[in-house]
Amino acid sequence: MSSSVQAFFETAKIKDLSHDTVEVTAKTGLTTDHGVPVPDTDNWWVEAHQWPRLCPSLLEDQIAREKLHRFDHERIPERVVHARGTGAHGYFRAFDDRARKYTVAGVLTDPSRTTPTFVRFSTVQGARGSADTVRDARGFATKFYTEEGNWDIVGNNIPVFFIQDAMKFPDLVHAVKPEPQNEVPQGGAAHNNFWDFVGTITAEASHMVMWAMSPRGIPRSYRMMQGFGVNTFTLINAENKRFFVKFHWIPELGVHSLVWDEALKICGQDPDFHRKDLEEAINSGAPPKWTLGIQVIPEEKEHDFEFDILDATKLWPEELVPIEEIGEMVLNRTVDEFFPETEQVRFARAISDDPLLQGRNFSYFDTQLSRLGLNWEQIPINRPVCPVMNHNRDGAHQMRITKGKVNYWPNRFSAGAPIPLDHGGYIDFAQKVNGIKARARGEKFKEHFNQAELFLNSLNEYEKRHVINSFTFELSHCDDPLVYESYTKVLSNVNLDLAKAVAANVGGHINESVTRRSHGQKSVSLSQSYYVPKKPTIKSRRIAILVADGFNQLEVDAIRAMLKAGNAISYLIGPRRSKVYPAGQKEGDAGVFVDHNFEGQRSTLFDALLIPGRCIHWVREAFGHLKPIGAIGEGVEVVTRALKLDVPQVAFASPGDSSVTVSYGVVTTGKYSITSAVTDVLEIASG
Ligand code: HDE
Repeated sequence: MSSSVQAFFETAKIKDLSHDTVEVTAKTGLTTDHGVPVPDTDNWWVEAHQWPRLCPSLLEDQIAREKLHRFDHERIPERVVHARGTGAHGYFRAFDDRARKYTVAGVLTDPSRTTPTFVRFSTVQGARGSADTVRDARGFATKFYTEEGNWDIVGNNIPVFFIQDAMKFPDLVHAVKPEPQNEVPQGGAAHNNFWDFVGTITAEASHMVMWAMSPRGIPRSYRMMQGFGVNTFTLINAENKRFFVKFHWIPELGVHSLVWDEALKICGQDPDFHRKDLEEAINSGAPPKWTLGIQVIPEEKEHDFEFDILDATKLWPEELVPIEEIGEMVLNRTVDEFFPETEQVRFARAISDDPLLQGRNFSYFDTQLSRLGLNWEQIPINRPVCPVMNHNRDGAHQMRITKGKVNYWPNRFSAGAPIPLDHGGYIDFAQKVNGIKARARGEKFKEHFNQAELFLNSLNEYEKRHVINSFTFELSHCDDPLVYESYTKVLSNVNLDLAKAVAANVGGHINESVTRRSHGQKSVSLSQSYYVPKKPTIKSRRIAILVADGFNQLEVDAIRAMLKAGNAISYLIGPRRSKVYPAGQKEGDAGVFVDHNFEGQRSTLFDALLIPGRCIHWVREAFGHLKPIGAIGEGVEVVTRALKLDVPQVAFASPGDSSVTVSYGVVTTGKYSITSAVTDVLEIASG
């Protein structure tokens, strides 16, 4: 385990994994893979009689050959999509049994259960080593180790998908991945092939493209994004009544994004930003938390909507189908080792009528054969915490030894186990199927723009500006006029003003004769600004405190204590990563050790700055990224001057602590809800 901080909560899965976990102590001896002690791991056996001349290395050195052989085969194929990711352990609890109306599943209805979970977050396009903060959808795959076997929700941070038919998936992925002739670009979609594919050829992608071009495409943190099951799932209750369901994860910390300049810079400054962010939050005692919500449509109402509820390019507006909150998940433990856990975890999905989901069913199972080989369900991270017993046998890497004389059913002992079970997590649902076999899509699947417009209409002004800018960035990276001139024609179907603004920026063409009429509707919960924390919080926020020789230590210590009380993480940044001397101290005195040198970190990596000294660049850059900037004493003047602000644009507050006089300059520029985080700092300070 990476930290004793995490030891406080041991789920059944953590206990299960402990059987396969080894720990190296100071006394652990070195052995071969066969357990034979190794006396020397640095020198290959050589023919030594002509020593010290170079002599032939002997093939018979089994120890040296084993070491190289194991190294040669360390890599396995990366995931064909979602290759770049990070994982964490946690648990899920139902609030009560309110979901019993819809399901018999104990994991969702029994509040006395704590179900272990493992979540893997990911980007989609990039390779395993690509940067975290690229513009992309994010994967949010959750494995529940339930008492009735593993159940997964393999979701994204965007509630809809690019395509309606799983058979298009290889085309979509080929189009978005690096181009075949030169393997460019890595991590993003800003290239000809993607914009060609999602244009006129695949108009059904319009809705998801709008989401990806909004701030949702560059989340501040995995901990600050929603998760959506995307597909339409089914639940069955004790009366054998079936319900169509959409799953939603709603983050406790609200939904927040980076700004584009910040995301671009972080790609270079810290490509592991999201990976480290998750680890830091968990290890600093701020485990991320999500509420699980469900939208439910009874089977008999399936056809009551303008859109097809099985179409993955459509969401169910909450005004039509409200969310019911049924439980919560906490991620409270990082992995001990990346490869055996995060890389080898494998996710599946559930059964439903959703055609895209049915295609996924095949693919998720199949792809593991090239990634993990056979018997991957026995790999510790994938192994259920409940008993597993059946007549599947053998295959490469079989780990289980099953006692007994028969491996088939029925058999001469057929009164004995294992026998088919008809109760538990999965229920066969008898369904009438009647129709003509054809390669076809439902009528309602043909409409592609109404919800793309609904999404755009629901955004606030800064989100709309963001959408124009990101379309501009992406299409400007396409150098084929066939692509950038025509994409804005497709966009004309969503919103003519948007299409005109983008076309003017990128040299596109407009389709003035669009026949679709705007419906003008909105759905409030589609704007990410709808999701602010229930209570303003600075929990887990990264605050940089800039110090230089002569800084006021009393004030800085007081602020750090307040930030700590609010569960924020503060770092001292100084001119050198060693001692910096506060006012009253001189070289050689105790000084204060700072965490980073100014050059070693950038403002982009922090949520807020505190400046008791001068550092104009940090202030201007952070201001440009719409971050709140707190300043003390003369720092307030520095901020005001650096930003060339009139004083009325800066709000001051003096909590009036008897020993420390602290005044804050809070620059409110309207970025999402971070201003409420600053309000919280002030509350803590004055409280
Ligand atoms: Fe996936 N997807 N997908 N996908 N997907 C995979 O499975 C696929 C889709 C998603 O952290 C692969 O094990 C098809 C929608 C996530 O391990 C693969 C279709 C959504 C992850 C695959 C879809 C997703 C994957 C690659 C039909 C949002 C990462 C490796 C169009 C709900 C899981 C693997 C992890 C991974 C196929 C569509 C999310 C190739 C055929 C919709 C989060 O099997």
